Amino acid sequence: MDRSSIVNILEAVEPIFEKEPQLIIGDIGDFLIVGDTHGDYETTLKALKYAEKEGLRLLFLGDYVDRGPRQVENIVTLLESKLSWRNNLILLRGNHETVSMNRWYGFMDIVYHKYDLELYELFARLFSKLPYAALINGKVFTVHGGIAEGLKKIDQVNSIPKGELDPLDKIGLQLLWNDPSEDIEWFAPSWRGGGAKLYGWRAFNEFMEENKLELLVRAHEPQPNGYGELFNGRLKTVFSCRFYGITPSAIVLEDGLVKNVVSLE
Ligand SMILES: [Mn+2]
Repeated sequence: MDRSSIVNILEAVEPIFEKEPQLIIGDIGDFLIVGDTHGDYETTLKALKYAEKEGLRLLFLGDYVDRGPRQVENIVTLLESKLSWRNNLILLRGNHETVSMNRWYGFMDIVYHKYDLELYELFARLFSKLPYAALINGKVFTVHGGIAEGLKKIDQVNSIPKGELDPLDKIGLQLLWNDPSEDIEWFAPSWRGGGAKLYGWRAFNEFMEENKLELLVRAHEPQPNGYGELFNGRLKTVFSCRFYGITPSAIVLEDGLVKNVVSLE
């Protein structure tokens, strides 16, 4: 893919994300929800095709780059699709849509060696504009990592500033980094470090009740069959990258309920 076409796509798509709120409200229609893809371009293509065939809107939970073999194709294809799908394609930010991760896990090097650092900087700026979360059917909260300590009302997500190349905002950072744990009640420091936390069952239940939510859908942790549940099934984890020795999966959400889990293998 040549540099100038990538630049054109980045420049065309940036104003769209600039205008999107940090909390997307996606009420209408049914969704295919896809977890981490990390350069798994083939799985992304399958998701796009599946959604098109089934007449579903699409929601990706972040982590498009780093680690996998076809990172540039993966993210550029998604951004190009955003130009035509618009509101029917939601692309959330993951913890790998950040400079500190791209520096250590591959994406910065790949763009630098194939193109140049300036092009990487355009990607980094674009990543800083991606929304943090989406609310579907008024009752399904979707986010890369999960709930955050200090986040009471989901509207607070809208006050996270846009343009932070690495999230400095404490709530923003946790939304991208946190993991659930049934072994704790409230919040505990995460093995991931760097301000990330584990959220327990009481914190989860309180957040869900406070915001009248029924379901939380997130990604961030590989699952053996690409899919897992916690907290009496009210939290779903979906993972969609083949390179973790798992079956890449996606969730079909119909009227705010999980209709089925599909394999993207
Ligand atoms: Mn992640």
